[in-house]
Amino acid sequence: MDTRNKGFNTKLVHAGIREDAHGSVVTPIYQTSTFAFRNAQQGANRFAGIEDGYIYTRIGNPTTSALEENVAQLENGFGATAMASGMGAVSTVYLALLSGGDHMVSTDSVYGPSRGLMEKHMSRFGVESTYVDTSDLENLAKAMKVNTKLVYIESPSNPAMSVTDIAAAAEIAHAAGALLVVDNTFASPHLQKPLDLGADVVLHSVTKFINGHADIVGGIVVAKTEALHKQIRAMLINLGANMDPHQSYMVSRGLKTLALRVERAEENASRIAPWLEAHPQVAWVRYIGLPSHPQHELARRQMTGFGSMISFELKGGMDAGRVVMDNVHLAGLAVSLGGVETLISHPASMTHAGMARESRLAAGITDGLVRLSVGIEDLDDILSDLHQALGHIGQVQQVEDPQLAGLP
Ligand code: LCS
Repeated sequence: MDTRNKGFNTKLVHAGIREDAHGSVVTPIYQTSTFAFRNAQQGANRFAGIEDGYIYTRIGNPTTSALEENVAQLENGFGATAMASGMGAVSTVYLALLSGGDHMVSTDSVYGPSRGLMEKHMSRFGVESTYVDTSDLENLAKAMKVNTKLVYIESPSNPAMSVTDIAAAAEIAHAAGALLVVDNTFASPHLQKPLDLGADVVLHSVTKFINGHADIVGGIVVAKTEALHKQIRAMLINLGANMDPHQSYMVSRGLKTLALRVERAEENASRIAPWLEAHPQVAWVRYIGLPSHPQHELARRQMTGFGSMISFELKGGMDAGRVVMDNVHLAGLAVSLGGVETLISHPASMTHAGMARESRLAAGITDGLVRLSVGIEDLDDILSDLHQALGHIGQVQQVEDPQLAGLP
């Protein structure tokens, strides 16, 4: 079925499915490393690109193609390339689009390893980078240099939840002859479509919302144009960070319920964020759906929802954070996010531990910041778990909380 003009939920369920001889309703797992040619001429034609068809699973596989086509349609891109991990996607994009002597400007609060890969490794090959708070576009404009080839933003960012104006960033990048890449992991294509806003490339850690079930690590890159898609795919084929067919099948399976999961988790998060903001032990809350978020209005304009990621700081700092994390029962104390289960983590000692402390603090990732990935469980159960965990800090156990009246 051609799903290109269908709605988002129809695309989620049907886009990219490969028909087979048996009428299988989902694309089966083509668990094969290689594909036999009918004859030598066919082999030569496939390598020459004269004839469509599969050659070798590192180069392409029907189960992976099904996922790639689905996500390309969801993001309104020309084509997608699936990777073994989100970092596989980030590294492929850096290597495909940057050369020695080039410069990249990026969001200061990007996922730690996306910055670490650039500052510790790409720098060895002569690629320069500047990290600024891209939520203020003046910082971005000022950081552009004559050799800036890439603007790489994460919006909302992990875990500072800062939001960058994608359309304006695209204008700044394009005016300087640079490309705009957006890490759309935190929003998912259900809530934000960076290519429609002017970005050239969008990438995801599909480990998070796209797969949504905490059972797979994976990544995907979607390019707006055929030329960019070919450039990224050529790099992936040589780099070898490809997604395998079993992994692709699992992600395609998880993806079908993306909208349902994202909407349900957001419903919970939109109630938990104000509850946390009103809690006496909480210093501040960063949730893009709260009017107190500095880019709340921008998020409302460029996204179709606020998602389910909440960062908050406890008045008692790191010590209080430890108490909360050691006392949650329902929420899992684990890194990662975007799954059906609620997870809680401490970025300063976990996902962003590799960053220099000054850079980390400058990017708004304070020592006491706690990150909550709200799941799809019953709201009352998540709230009562947080209530009892926060109750272990000091005397807060005595605090009456009318919002929790009636909870177990
Ligand atoms: N981009 C973002 C925004 C991420 O949050 C992550 C992983 C990646 C890229 C890399 O993806 P991966 O290779 O792990 O699939 N973020 C993680 C996090 O916050 N906790 O654990 C992983």
